[in-house]
Amino acid sequence: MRTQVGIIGAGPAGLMLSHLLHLEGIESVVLETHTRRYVEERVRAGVLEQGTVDLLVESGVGARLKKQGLVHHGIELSFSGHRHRIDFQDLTPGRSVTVYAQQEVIKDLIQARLDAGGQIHFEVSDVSPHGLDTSTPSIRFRNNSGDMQELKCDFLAGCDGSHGISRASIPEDALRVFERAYPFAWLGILAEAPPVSDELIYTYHERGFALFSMRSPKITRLYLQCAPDEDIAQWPDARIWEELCTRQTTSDGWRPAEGPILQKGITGMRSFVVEPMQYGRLFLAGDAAHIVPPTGAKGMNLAIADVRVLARALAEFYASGRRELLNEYSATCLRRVWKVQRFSWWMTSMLHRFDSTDGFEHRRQLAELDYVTGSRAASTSLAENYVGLSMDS
Ligand code: RFL
Ligand code: PHB
Repeated sequence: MRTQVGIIGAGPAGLMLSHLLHLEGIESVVLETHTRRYVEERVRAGVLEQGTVDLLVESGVGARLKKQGLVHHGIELSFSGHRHRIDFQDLTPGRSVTVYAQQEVIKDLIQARLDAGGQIHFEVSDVSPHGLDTSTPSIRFRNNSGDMQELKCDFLAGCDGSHGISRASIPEDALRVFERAYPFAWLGILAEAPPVSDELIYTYHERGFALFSMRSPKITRLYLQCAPDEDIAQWPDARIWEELCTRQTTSDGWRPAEGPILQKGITGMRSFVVEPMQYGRLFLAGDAAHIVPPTGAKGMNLAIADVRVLARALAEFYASGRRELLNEYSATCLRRVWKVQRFSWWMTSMLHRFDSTDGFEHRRQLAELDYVTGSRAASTSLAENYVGLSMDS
């Protein structure tokens, strides 16, 4: 088998890259360990930045997104029993975010690739990249019938998430890793209950962070700060609702509506960046290269921003033989990655409860929230990061 770009991983990064390359007339093959059904149903991100929405729409995969996506013109920050709105229309005119589940983006991209005759191999195993520092890289893998195959490529794209094989196949001394762990995790639920606020609510409470989000007019998505080693078995539905209500009820009586819990899980929190995002002819994109804590809603958006840069660089190479954009790929992406890392870390440290006995942190956080919601300059800074920095930042 031969293709121009061999892509490992059918998440948002791998599928969007394959789609953008196709629009540039560049062939690719996507290899994915899971089934199509699994990747189309995996519950993950939900908030798309303006730039992500624009790219999906401009590249022809935005029809369902435009119909079903919920456009949000603000978010609320809740603390000390009161909610405060950050108004995107006022602070970042013309820019907003759209709530549309990651698995819907995945479905749209898979459909577009298959309609265009694109190759996605699901349920592959034993994937291993080879010849990264040669001009003839390849990927060996076992297909879903159990046969070993070799895919010869011009370039490889490692879009296989934080536990994939791509980054692990780069010699350790060629990469520098930057990492921060957080002393908490998120317990997330999907509930069959109408969202009783039109906008997301990020709550700072003495008992910990809580987030009110949604997926559709009938489905609410909620998160609670919990211990990193929390045992989900200790959280029967009634306990989850009680804790959500304790943290989220505001002095005007607002509280999330309850309903049957459809899904629950615990998500760890981590900041991680690897530099550079390239080794020879292997380019890393998305979670394979960086992880941000979910408080800024940025992971999928960063993945899409990376592959936009990579697709352009590959398009320039195939059109003119010029390698400048490919050589600059890592540096171009990392500028944005670190700004987004900073924002995600800042939102996380403002909104979560840290173990501190003397109350210093708690008072500092309340002062920060008071400042952010009271100062137009500080609100604007939050808003412009939340709706997404310009794609060229
Ligand atoms: P993905 O989505 O993990 O896809 C990688 C794919 O590679 C496959 N794979 C392999 N395939 C072949 N060979 C191998 N050896 C392979 N190893 C792995 C995997 O099966 C998978 O299909 O990475 P990608 O494309 O970089 O996309 C990243 C995003 O998925 C991630 O950053 C977001 O989900 C993060 N995130 C959020 N991002 C946002 O932009 N907005 C949000 O609101 C948001 N909320 C969230 C989130 C992530 C969460 N969790 C569960 C981590 C909320 C949560 C709870
Ligand atoms: C979500 O709806 O899953 C979501 C929203 C905002 C975040 C993280 C997750 O910051």
